[in-house]
Amino acid sequence: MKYLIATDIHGSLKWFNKLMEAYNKENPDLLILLGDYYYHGPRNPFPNEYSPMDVANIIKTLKEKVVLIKGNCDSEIDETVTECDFISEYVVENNGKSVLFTHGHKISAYYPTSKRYDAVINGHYHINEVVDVGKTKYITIASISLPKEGYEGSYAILENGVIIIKNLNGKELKKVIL
Ligand SMILES: [Mn+2]
Repeated sequence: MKYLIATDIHGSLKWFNKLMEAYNKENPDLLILLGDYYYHGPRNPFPNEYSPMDVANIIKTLKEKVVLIKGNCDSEIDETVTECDFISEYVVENNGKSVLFTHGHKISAYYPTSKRYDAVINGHYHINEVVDVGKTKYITIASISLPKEGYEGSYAILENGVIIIKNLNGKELKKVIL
């Protein structure tokens, strides 16, 4: 299975369209979005081409090809307009390695889980970071629309037990072997 993981869209139609270009090129089996879909958040500026409903309408077309994780900015009305419930955690086995996907405000390198996973992949912090906590690799993916601390908007590919973080043009930024 090939997974494409991206996070923290925050209502930016411009950067979500750019992600969809990468999605069409990568052609993954499953897209996993790690939350913060529509609301820009009180601490953030309006992102480029802020248009939450247009983002929602595109996400709705993905149906069973997408898993939607709930972020700390995501409310009940966001689930209503998306016509599905967001989940807090999603776990996969890839090449014999267990990987937990979550937004990152409850579980991250700074709030590690007591459960044993080979990797935890989260968003929330809007930066790219890989931190080992015990035997678990905590991998944070930068926001596609509002990356912080000079990081580029990014997505990640998980395939054959390898995670590659790329910028939105598909350029490899970081490789993690599980
Ligand atoms: Mn966010």
